[in-house]
Amino acid sequence: MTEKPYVFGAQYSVYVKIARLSLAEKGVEYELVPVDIFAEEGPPPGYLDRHPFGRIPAFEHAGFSLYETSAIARHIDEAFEGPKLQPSDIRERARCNQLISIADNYAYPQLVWGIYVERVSKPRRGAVTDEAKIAATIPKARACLKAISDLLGENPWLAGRQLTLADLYAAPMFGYFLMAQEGKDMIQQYGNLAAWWSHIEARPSMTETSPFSSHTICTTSATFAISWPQAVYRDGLAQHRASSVAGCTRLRTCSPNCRRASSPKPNARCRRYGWPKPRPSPNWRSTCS
Ligand SMILES: N[C@@H](CCC(=O)N[C@@H](CS)C(=O)NCC(=O)O)C(=O)O
Repeated sequence: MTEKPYVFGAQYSVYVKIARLSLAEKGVEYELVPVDIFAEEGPPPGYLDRHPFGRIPAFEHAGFSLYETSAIARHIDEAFEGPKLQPSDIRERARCNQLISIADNYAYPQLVWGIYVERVSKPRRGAVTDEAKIAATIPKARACLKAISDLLGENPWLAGRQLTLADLYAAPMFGYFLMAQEGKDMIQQYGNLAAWWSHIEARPSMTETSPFSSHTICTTSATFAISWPQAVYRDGLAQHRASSVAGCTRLRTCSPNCRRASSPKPNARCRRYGWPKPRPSPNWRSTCS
């Protein structure tokens, strides 16, 4: 297969990162198409045709479109050459699927929303941390870590002897969780998980897909080289500037952590999440260079 696949989404997103990690681990070149699901006017025209639930990521390859990360990641594994990301052993594959489900249903809401968003993201944007929510989340987060640690056992990777989609699912969630002191403290109680994290964190795929890294971005009209200087990156991701060879444009993206700096008022989703009124970012410039 020579045609490059496209991933639609934003670099800050846990789920977009899972899709990108899958491609990176397979050694597949792809293009990341920026999609601002939190734009005031809603997702970009046509995006709901790609993803009727308006979430990211969406995926396309050689005319085949897909959404839902678990389907995307498994398809990437099966459609492209490269190391297998799902175990061939039936029991190990069942473990891998079990861990993906644990990540989706328990780790993401508890580790990312219950701890990271409250402890790290909210204070950064001037919102008040809900300490009661953190206190209520701690035992649930601990249950997640214990379950994953028990399944990991003595293995180097979550589902056994090889790196699998289970690792690529859990890694972006742990990445955010471990930005919180609660996460750093909690993982120390699970030595095998801490060792796993040090292995997965060191993978080149993790660095390549970091929101701080550069990646070629494609839009329908032109290809843009986007860089993510640390100074522009705010709290997971607020916004970025894009320069194209053919001119310039501004691309905005926004996360649940975003200050909506370029937007006059919070959009519907910002209101839904109770985000504060946006403040202009000192890093935002109205012109491209
Ligand atoms: N079930 C979806 C979940 C994807 C998801 O929740 N993505 C987040 C970003 S990490 C999103 O699009 N959030 C937008 C919203 O909540 O409206 C999948 O597996 O792809």
